[in-house]
Amino acid sequence: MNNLVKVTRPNQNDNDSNKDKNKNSDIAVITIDNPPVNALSPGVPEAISAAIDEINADPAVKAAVVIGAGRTFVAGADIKEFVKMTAAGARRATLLPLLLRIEDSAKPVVMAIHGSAFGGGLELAMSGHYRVASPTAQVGQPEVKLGIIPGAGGTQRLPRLVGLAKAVEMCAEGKPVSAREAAALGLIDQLIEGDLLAGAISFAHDVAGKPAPKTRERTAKLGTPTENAAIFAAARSVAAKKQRGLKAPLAAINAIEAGTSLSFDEGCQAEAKFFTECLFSDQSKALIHVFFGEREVAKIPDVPKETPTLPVNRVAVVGSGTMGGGIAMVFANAGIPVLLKDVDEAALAAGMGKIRKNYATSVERGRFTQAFVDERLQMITPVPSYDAFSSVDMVVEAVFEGMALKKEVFAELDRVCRPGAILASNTSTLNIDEIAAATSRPESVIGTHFFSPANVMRLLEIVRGKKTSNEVIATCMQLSKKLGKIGVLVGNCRGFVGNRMFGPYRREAQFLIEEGADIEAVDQSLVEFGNAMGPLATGDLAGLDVGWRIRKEYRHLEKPGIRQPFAEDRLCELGRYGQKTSKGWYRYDENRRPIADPEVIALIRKWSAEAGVPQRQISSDEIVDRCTYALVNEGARILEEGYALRAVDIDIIYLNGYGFPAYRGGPMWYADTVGLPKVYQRVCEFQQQHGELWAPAPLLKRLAEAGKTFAEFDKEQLAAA
Ligand code: 3H9
Repeated sequence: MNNLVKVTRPNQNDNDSNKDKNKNSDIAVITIDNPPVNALSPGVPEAISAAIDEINADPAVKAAVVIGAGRTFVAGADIKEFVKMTAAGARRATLLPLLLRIEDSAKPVVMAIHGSAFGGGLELAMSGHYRVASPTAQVGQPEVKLGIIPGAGGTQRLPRLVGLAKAVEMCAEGKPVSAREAAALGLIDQLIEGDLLAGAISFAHDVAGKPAPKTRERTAKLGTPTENAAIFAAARSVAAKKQRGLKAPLAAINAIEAGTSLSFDEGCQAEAKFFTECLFSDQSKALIHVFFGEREVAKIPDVPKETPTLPVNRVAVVGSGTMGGGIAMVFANAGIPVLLKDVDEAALAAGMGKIRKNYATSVERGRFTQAFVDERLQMITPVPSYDAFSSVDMVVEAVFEGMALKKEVFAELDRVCRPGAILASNTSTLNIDEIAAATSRPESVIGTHFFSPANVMRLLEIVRGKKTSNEVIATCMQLSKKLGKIGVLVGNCRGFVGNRMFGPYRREAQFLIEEGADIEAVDQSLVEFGNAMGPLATGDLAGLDVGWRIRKEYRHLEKPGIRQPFAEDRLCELGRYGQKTSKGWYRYDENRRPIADPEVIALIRKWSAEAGVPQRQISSDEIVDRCTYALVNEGARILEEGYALRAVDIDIIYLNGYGFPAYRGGPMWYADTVGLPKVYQRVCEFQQQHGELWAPAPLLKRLAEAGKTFAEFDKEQLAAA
């Protein structure tokens, strides 16, 4: 055995006169100690196996408890090992033999779960004869989120414990269940309030000497072929809708289905085949990149982990429009009281009305209970003045997007807020340093760019100004987690990272239409690529007038002689702002369903003819390449200019703020998988066809010529830091 797993006998050497001493000393405790999350890294399964042999060989031991040291039971297989395995192109030893050994143990094994038993952790737990858990624990098979399926018997043991329908849901959707729900399902035998280990030992004592039930021999919950067929059909249809394009959910369903007509061992073999196919797929590599990327973005080289943070116990939001109201809800949902300020009572009443409506929808959809919503509403106090602002730790300004107005608000905040309070702007494009200059404390000023709807979208771009202090950055990064957001630190350039890249992406979508592509064809091609929505439907949703106004403000910066798209501006001139006017790129019915509008395409064909834009047939591949490589090329510039810390930060922004498909890993990862030489070559072709707007980013050229990837660039940067 090694120091990753310990076997102890509580009270065995205890000299105190403990009346349970003899009772407890015949229970062995196997503690898995592989911080931070007790992943089943190499050495751990071997040591558990040796521990099982040891307790079986020891006549003084009657039963064993398996528990995790630290904050959790076992968070699953070690995901880093999967990266090594796929890079080496070889599969390593599986966990199956260990789990059979535990299940075949002559002495009962009780799994004691706190924190989480996820993936291989739950599979380990199911190989035990009994499971007990703290009420706050969670269990689940989240493998599909990594593009794989349970690979250590999970698709075969879970149905035997919870029934087929629930097992299919857990394996195909990957959502964890609470210990309480797991207990109701029969996955947990007993919930233990208080000291988990003591409770588990007592439970083990009760079952010691009795025949130990083996999960793999249970069949009572396996259902009939007719019942099961309906479950599989329903699950496949849910997966096609909710996890469009993902292969793992279907593989998980297939593995469970295979098990219904096979022996347990054959079922495990079928599972192993599906598992391996998934593990070596591009989807899994991309999703594992996303898993580590979401954690990587929290690491900021010049803002060390130890940086002190500031308290954020009470906040204010200025502006109760769509964004301001959504942001107020985000704070309230996290239990942080908010003052919501607007110009007058009428604006506040409208803002609070929208918030109430949003909460009511959440209750209708079963996302929140009415009691939760009532509590959250109590936390939002509408105020028509800045009078109470001296009491808050942080203000988020979410007024109309215009520099003059923002400066006015920040000058006022500087006057009314206490020294040290964080002054954040929700601007999506404007210069944070210019806003900060309106105050006497630029070190306290930062951008917190929420995405619409703020209470739903996970991304929070945190924009660092030249003078923003490390404490303010560290606080906002930490706060993002508390708010349930994924915070990504970006530099202060126009549009920051996300919107700066979105500009060329939507520009290309418009060019394609002006060159002869159909509106639906552009949207459909990008949806088939995996995006949540097409770029034109997205424009209609966000409001075409927003970009139109910004373009008008910045028109003086456009270089003369460079082609600019005209379609969207002309649509706005006709009052077609998108969904809000029921007309934009599409027409919208009363249920906001988009309908192709022949009037729009006729207008665009006419405008294109007037502008002398040659018309041609455009393939779906070209649509995807033009739009996606526009993202990549701009992303490469942003990276080289230092406005994003790493390529993976750009990926995480695009996945969480712009609906880019997670199974493609984000635009930069996707470019790596295509191969940068190929991407670069295509960008050069587009430059020849469409001019200077397509000039390749120097970093893209350099990496392509060196045969490198953005992921390698990230590693080199990290090594140099
Ligand atoms: C599997 O089990 C397949 C099986 O069927 C077997 C097949 C044979 N491996 O998230 P945190 C790291 S697939 C390696 O910040 P939290 C993480 O990167 C696996 N590393 O903490 C981070 O590192 P760093 C199925 C892992 O408290 C640190 O631990 N299991 C793993 O917010 C802390 O993580 C899953 O998918 C891992 N399995 O959340 C569970 N897990 O500090 C994945 C974490 O260097 N994990 N790390 O950035 C989670 O969901 C969360 O980490 C957990 C803790 C809820 C456990």
